[in-house]
Amino acid sequence: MTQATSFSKDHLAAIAAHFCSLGSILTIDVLGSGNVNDTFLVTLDGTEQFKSFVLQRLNNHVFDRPDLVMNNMLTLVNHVESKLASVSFEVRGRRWEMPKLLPTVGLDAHWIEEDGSFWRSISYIDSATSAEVIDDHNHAIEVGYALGRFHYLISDLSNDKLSDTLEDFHVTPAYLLQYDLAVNTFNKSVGQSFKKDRRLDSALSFVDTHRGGVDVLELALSRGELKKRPIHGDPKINNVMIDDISRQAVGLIDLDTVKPGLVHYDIGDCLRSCCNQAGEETTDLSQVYFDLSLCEAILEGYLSEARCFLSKTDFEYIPECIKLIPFELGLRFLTDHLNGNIYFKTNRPEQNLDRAEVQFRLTQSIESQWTSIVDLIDRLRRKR
Ligand code: GN1
Ligand code: MG
Repeated sequence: MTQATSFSKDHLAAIAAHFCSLGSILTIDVLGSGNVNDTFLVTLDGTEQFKSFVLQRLNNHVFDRPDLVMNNMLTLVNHVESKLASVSFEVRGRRWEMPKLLPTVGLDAHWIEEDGSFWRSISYIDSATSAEVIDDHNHAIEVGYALGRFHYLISDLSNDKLSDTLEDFHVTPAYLLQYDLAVNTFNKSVGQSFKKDRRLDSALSFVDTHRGGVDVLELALSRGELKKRPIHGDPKINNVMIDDISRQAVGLIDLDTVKPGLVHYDIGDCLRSCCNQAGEETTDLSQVYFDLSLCEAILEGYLSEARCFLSKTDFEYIPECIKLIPFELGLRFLTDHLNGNIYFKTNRPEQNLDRAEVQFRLTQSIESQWTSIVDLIDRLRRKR
């Protein structure tokens, strides 16, 4: 099982020391609740400008080319910084910050431990916090705004400047293939006995009734109706930084999955994360539903920045991505459950099955509101 790794304070302090020439370390605490990397906040007794930074161990089983992940991040941040610098703050009107890679004392952007683990550090966006659930209507608008601003800022970054660091990321038919392989292997290893597990049985049936249409976005891409462009890849609620005073969104963090893709992957991912107020980790399925009024507020915020680069066809596929991405994530969790929890971090054996059930319940809730979702997107498209 890929368990949340624990590190001794001394071990972490020794790694952090490679990145901080500017002060001595006061504290090192776990930061956030990522399912893949290990992330810590290091606080220093340094200057006002350098009070804290993010220390992270990149999971190099998932990201097997950390060098390319780092290059993508550098390319992206440079692009956005120069775009922001070309307009004055008055024109921009709002604070917007990008997380930046910090050099080691030896000036590399990373540190490799003796065991081969890959560490890097990133600037911490100060006086801002991310949340696990949407607080109110304004928060929803701000989360949508953040994704729209992010897409806008990278809308003129060309795809060939970014490497494909995670092949088939968000390509749902590819996840379905992996799932089928996992089911076969699982079947062989346990015989037919798992059929007796009612929860697993019903999750497997859910997948079987949803096979049709998993290629909807990829087909649109192959027909040229949709186009690849740089995306964030993981714009879930806790990756949106909100200014502590103004309550405005000031940045998106967690840039490892930035690479060419469809904006629909991001829209679907953001909505599945934010419109399920019970959260990804709940075990009370009765609390899981897709909140359409939050969806509307998030899309309003998103379109305030993104309308200018979305085509009519882009709009037409938005309902599809809202339905597809939660199903896809459920499929990914279920596959990992069958594979023995080798990808997502878990603290208990059934956690990935629980997570899959949440995403499937969310998918059902979206299906039951399908007509309203299609009407909403159509109304938002016409609104100028
Ligand atoms: C993973 O590691 P984290 O929590 O930032 C995953 C996302 C999922 C998310 C679900 C590289 O993100 O795709 O949506 O878990 N990241 C990767 O919480 O697979
Ligand atoms: Mg992530």
